[in-house]
Amino acid sequence: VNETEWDRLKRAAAEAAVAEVRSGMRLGLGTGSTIAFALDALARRIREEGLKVAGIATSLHTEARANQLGIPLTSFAETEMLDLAIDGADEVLEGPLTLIKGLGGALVRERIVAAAARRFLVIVDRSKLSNRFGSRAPVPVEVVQFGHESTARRLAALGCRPVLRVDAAGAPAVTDGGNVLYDCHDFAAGADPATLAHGLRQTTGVIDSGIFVGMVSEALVALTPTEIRRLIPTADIEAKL
Ligand code: A5P
Repeated sequence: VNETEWDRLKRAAAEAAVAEVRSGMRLGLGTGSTIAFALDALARRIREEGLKVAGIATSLHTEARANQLGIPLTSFAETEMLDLAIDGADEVLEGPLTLIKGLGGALVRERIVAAAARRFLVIVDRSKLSNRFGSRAPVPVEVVQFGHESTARRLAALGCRPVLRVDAAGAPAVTDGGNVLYDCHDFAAGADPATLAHGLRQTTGVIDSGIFVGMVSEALVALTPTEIRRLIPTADIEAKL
């Protein structure tokens, strides 16, 4: 296997997170290429140590992968709270650890899972760290299919450039929830993420955005394959915008 340098970083962050899992835990299982390494590591611990866990997947993709790997799954019908949710992110704002999520298309389920977790641990390589909100990723917004062109005009009126996400065949990409996604680019520099998140959620036709404010417990950032930085949210939000 020819692992790229970025893969090595993702794997390192993923393995550090999975090392914190204890038998008996209910887990939130995120989505994306970093989480793929976490699922491998978790499956290995289940196999080798007999670790007993049950997970809730943030996407159909993760659900299928967990099933392949023999990671037991549960649901919110049976489980009220998760002990630990582990997920990736597309951008992590240094300081408050505000996230941009959803480039993998799973933001609504991801928020539901993170919100039900006592501890939300984010794992990223250093390329995701940002010191200016929106500088590493556009903001994904999940929108009801009906009238999405009309909703997009309202998104533009909030001061961004919404771009409909399309699949490889050029058709609108559809989420696990049956909705479409707009990636909102070019928000004004200095825009406050919490205000933006609120404005997006108030917009008719919008289900949710990928802005996660005040949700992260800790972030594990792989700087090198052997050097993981552990960040906790700090309050100096103003200074970091
Ligand atoms: C999924 O919709 C996203 O929120 C993912 O968490 C994000 O895209 C991280 O994916 P990678 O680990 O592949 O960068």
